[in-house]
Amino acid sequence: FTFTHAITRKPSASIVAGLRAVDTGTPSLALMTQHHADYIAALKATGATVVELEALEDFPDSVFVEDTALCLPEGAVVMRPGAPSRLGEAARMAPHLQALYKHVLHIENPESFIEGGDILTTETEILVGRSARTNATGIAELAARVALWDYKVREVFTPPGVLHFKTDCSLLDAETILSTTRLAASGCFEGYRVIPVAEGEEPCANTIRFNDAVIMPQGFPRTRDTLLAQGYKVVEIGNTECAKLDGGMSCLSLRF
Ligand code: CIR
Repeated sequence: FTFTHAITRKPSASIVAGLRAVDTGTPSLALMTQHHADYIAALKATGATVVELEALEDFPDSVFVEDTALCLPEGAVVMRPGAPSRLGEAARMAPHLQALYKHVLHIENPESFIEGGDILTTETEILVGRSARTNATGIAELAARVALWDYKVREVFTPPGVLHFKTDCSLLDAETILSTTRLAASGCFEGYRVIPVAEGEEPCANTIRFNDAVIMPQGFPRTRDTLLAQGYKVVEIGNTECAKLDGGMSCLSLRF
């Protein structure tokens, strides 16, 4: 959770066509752009360098850069998103990773599908949730790639009906995970300390620990107060527009 860099991409006007499980209304580009600027300011306030890429009109979901790659200290791995409309986003991210990293690997097997939102990197392992976007072949290929840098990949399961593994959890520090009760109940966080999100506040499980700050979506006061009481420094960012597209705090950046 200590980072020197983040990569973000501006939301494009095509965001109104972004993927969503349930239609709860058209996102406003103006408000999303404002929230996005607040998010970047929060990342920068921790002392990190933030790369701000231009919008990609051809890819409505491209503001959610996290899904295109896995960034590790040793190098980056370019993903193969399982959503057909998002597959091309990964290739558009690759040159930016190459500019910042010496080692950039790729998920290449045409049978492999994997999105960054399904990957939770802790201090000791990489958990990857099988989901509608991430399959066993993709997870196995990632495991083979990162074995080069001695990482252990553990396959877990994203709950049915949940977009990504990290829709439901976040790393708060070396031993602590913020999780929905439905995900923690699967037993996948044995050995970690789990802080459950308050009942009815499930959407705030997608939060990020970025240097000294826990950056969480606005509007979840009970979980926020729990985190404050545990001594975390909390920064709240508006997320109403990204939430209409099942996106949250982790999706909006690649962090390394
Ligand atoms: C999608 O369905 O792919 C986008 N509308 C949301 C992606 C959110 N990304 C993430 O959780 N890492």
